[in-house]
Amino acid sequence: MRLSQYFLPILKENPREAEIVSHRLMLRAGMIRQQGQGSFSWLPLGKRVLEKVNTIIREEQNRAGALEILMPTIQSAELWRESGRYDAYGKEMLRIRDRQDREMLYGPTNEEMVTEIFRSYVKSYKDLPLNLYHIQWKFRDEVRPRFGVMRSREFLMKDAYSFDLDYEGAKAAYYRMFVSYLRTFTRVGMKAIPMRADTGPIGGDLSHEFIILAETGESQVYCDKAYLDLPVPGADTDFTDDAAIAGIVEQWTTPYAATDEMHDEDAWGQVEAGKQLAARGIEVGHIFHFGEKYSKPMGAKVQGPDGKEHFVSMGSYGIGPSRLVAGIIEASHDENGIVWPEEVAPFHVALINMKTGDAACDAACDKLYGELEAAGREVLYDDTDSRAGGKFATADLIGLPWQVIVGPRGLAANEVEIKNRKTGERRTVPLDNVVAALGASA
Ligand code: P5A
Repeated sequence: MRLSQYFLPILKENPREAEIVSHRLMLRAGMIRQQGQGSFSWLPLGKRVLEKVNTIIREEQNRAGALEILMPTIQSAELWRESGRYDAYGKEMLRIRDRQDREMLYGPTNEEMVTEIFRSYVKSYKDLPLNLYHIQWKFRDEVRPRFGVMRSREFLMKDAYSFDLDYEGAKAAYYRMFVSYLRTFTRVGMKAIPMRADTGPIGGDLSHEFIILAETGESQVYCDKAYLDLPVPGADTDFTDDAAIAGIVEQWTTPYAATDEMHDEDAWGQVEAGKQLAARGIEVGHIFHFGEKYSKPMGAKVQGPDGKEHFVSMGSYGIGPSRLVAGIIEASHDENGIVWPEEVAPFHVALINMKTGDAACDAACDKLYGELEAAGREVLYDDTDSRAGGKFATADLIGLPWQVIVGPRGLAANEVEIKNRKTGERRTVPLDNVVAALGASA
């Protein structure tokens, strides 16, 4: 992509309304635009990151056996009356009436709707287990929307819903999502710690929040430092092997970890003093097992192997991709801007032409742009006529992992400079070796 043809509305000044660094950097780097209280548009650079995060989430949901669907944002109040949540949900729910004066709502979550789909089609235990997910906008009329997309009113959620014959099956489904989440957060470049958590309006008896540690996090959390070194399951994890999956969950739930609401001072006291980590954290994922909470009142049942009808045992599993983008920035930035982990970077390489209009610089940049793209590297080519200093500042601000800097002096010796955004390390390489140099160091 040529920057001259892109839409990257960079802000020079720090926006006054932004209280935390991710919000400030997302506005400054032209990733998002606020449209109303707690409501944001995603501009081209932000949208690319959001889609990369969604792709990783999808790949890991699919790997764990979940199936993607897409449900509407607007739901009928009737459905929510069946579960009893229409009145219970309170002011966070945005209630709407259509032209026939029917009561509707903008979905804050989809347990009821997916249960309606399930009960309409699935009648036998032979069709279980089943896990359906979608990535869809939600609306919650939060008391205090703040920190940009971190706590907004309209936000993106990946929500998965599992259906099993009994508690044992539902527990295995919960564990698969648990392990899938460990992989997902690692792949987006984050260390997320699963912590025992409160279930709130979703309900149920078993719940974990996935927390990334950050000073600006809204949750107070307590955990054993052992979590920082636990091995994350690899791409070869067999999600059909219930025992192996349960083993991973056991390893990841044995050291102490709890959010403030579930904190237990006695158990905490058992953790060696030097290994206690009391910190602030951002909740990027939350999983729940709630058994028959929705299947019973809504009549979602299947025939079991015993010939009898059983209400299915359910769980739901959420990740906030829009919040996750902000969380990644909270955990990965410096005084000059964002430092994207390679996997979610909007582009891999910032190609900087220090003297646009200079025949040698333009020719070398065109050649590099073509070669890098052909090698599968996504390039944002700064071919604008801004001054070199401004181009460097923009490249640092938007945080692409690599900068390739092309100037007349280097070119006279047939050389360009490569800078690693994260380490700041700079190297001079021959013009013909750029693709290989980036390939080797990526
Ligand atoms: C699980 C999936 C649920 O709603 N029902 C379906 C369950 N869980 S949750 O914890 O309430 O939300 C899941 C994740 O969504 C993100 N999230 C938000 N992101 C941005 N702004 C918000 N206001 C917001 N509220 C929730 C979080 O990542 C949360 O873990």
